[in-house]
Amino acid sequence: MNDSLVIIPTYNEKENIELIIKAVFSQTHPFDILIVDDNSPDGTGELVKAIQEQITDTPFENRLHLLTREGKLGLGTAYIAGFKFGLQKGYTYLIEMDADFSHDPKDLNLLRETCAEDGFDVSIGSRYISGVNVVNWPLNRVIMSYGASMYVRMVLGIQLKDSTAGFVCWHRSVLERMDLDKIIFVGYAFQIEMKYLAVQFGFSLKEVPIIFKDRIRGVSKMSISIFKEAVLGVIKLKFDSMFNRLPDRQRK
Ligand SMILES: Nc1nc2c(ncn2[C@@H]2O[C@H](COP(=O)(O)OP(=O)(O)O)[C@@H](O)[C@H]2O)c(=O)[nH]1
Ligand SMILES: [Mg+2]
Repeated sequence: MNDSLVIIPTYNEKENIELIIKAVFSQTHPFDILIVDDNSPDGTGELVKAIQEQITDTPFENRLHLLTREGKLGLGTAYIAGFKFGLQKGYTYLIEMDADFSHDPKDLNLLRETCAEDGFDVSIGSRYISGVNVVNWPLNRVIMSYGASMYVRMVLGIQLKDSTAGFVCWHRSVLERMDLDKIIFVGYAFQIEMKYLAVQFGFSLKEVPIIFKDRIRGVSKMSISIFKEAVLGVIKLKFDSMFNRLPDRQRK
């Protein structure tokens, strides 16, 4: 079995799903894939099943997995379900990636090597290491995203340039330390919560530069409620850490 699993949450990504699977499978390192689909009304899940059929009796057989959930339950819980699947299967590196090519599959090797070869516990595809490396995103999205990381640095004190980043490689030991059932946020706050826990638990995190491109196919699932959850979620995290309530499997 390969050592790395790329977890891709999907909701209505029929225009992207075949292309993104092919792009991941064409990388130099052999990455396996898990699609976590929330019963997309546009038939994304069916397309994945058809590809699974097509790759039977090929070197890609058994490298494309599909988890189907009954309805739209949020990106965060999709990743939690994916992490549990990957940990149970025995993967060493578990990688978060969007389905819409905003994250370039070519950067998967860099993310994995930063953990596998440079020895970091978590590697983060960062848009804000030097300036703003975002292409074609509307200005309000750039301000919200860049502002969110400044807000997180201010309130939580973690020195990450891009704490809402969704292109992340986790060494399994980090996820094993977390009580995944107690991770509560579903949107951007999920991305902040996971990184905050890794810092609080003493793991090493490394940001590596990527260029984030706005999607060209399909529609964004971003919503105001996701933004609100992030603003309030950060304050809740601060209190939870002050009162030692973080979801830590090693907490006495
Ligand atoms: N399974 C699942 N995937 C989701 C959900 N919301 C968003 N996604 C996926 O998460 C990824 C990022 O979402 P996207 O809409 O591109 O967010 P944006 O890049 O912030 O505009 C995409 O692959 C989406 O299909 C959800 O509720 N459930
Ligand atoms: Mg996107």
